[in-house]
Amino acid sequence: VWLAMLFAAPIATTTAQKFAGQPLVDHIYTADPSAHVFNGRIYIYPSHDVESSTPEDDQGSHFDMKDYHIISLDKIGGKVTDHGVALDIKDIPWVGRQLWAPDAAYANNTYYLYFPAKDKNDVFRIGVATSKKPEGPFVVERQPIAGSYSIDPAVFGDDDGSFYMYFGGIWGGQLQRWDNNTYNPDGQLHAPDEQAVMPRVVKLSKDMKSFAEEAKEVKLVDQDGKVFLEKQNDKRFFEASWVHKYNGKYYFSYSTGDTHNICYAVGDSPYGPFTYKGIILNPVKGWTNHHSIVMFKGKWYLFYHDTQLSGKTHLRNVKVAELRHNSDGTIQTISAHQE
Ligand code: FUB
Repeated sequence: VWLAMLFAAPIATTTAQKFAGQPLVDHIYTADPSAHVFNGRIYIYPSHDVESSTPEDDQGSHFDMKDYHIISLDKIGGKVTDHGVALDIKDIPWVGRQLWAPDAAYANNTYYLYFPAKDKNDVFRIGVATSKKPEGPFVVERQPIAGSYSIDPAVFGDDDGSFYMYFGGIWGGQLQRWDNNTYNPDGQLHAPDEQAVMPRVVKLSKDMKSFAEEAKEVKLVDQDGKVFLEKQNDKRFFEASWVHKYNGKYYFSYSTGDTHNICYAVGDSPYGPFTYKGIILNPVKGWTNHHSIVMFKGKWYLFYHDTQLSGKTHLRNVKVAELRHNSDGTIQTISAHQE
């Protein structure tokens, strides 16, 4: 028994220290972690960052990812499993380049992987792939989802069995090129005093592979009910949508991009409007900030990334921190930045 305790103690300590703000895996670079609980286990659907010869630019061309790996763990602070390649760019007929931030959902006894990528014309679309297992491998649909565009799909399953996809990202995510779901290759961000470009929401069909309706704008408003203006870049939407439900309210969280915050806004319907409440995660190391929020065994967790392992903005590592709601429903701000 003593011998067992001698060996057990250091292992437990190492695991706890690793969990405290440390990368969940360090053998590959991972980012944009979309976490879900399936079969009592946490599955994380991240981007798989890789070094590439593509030079850095304002369009994010240096985020030149080529496959997805799903990672999982059965307890926070426990062993993390990398399930290997779940989907490879070479198996996706419609994609030209850049597999960006994915998400997943479970319905119809099937796991669905949703992912944004540039098509052969360099226009971002959203694809879907299916598997009977949460970790894949996934079999991809031959075309992107009809009517889809831009980046960062986040799929939220409501209590009544409906699923909604939130998506969009400005600048390199191309959302400014879409007005009324119509593509304009020259589309620009709005003028500073005009309404900011808003994320989109759309209900998914029962088959989970198509939109049940036209995508709509998600209205993000301040405490006075006024929509955010383009110039309010400390609060306006940039990318990285996520929705979780807490005490019957819908929490829409997102990245402010060039001001690097993860903020949140609360509403009474999955379609919004969502009223701004504050910052969930202060800026992290690296330019991008992207997260997900999930409840596991009665506690809420924030999954996020930074660049601790590489010091390079396009080579990120995912992490987790506990997230706390206050009694009035607001969320305590997390500062995870480490020098
Ligand atoms: O990982 C590529 C892009 O960087 C994501 O789609 C954005 O949300 C940002 O994290």
